[in-house]
Amino acid sequence: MIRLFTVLFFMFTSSAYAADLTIDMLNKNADGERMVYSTEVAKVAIGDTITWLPASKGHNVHFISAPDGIELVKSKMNKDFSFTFEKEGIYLYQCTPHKSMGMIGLVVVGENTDNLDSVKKTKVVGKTKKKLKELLSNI
Ligand SMILES: [Cu+2]
Repeated sequence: MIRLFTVLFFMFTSSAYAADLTIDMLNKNADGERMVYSTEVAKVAIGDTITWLPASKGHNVHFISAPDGIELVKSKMNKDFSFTFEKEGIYLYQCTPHKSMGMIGLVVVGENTDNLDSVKKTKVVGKTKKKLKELLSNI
């Protein structure tokens, strides 16, 4: 019985908060969508690290909106990139070559969404405008 509770506990906690997540940068995902990150809305806890992997070539990660005081970092093309989230809030990033094709992702750290308006107002281009609205409706 104790084992069952242990299993249930870990199942529950891993779905709520996945510590140390990896996200693939893809030319095409299983659903046939092109130029996408394998996880588009990631929910993590403070202190968790996400590593983006260059599963396909020609992609990177560029933060374009983040909670106050967080540097908007830009990773190198075709390289692994890890970031540890030390501050609660919403982070928006895009892929530099595919920023008009909807290649963006959101990371929600903790329960704090105070910077939602600022994320909504972030300037994005092309197909990404619609994609950003879709993703924001999922947080
Ligand atoms: Cu890309």
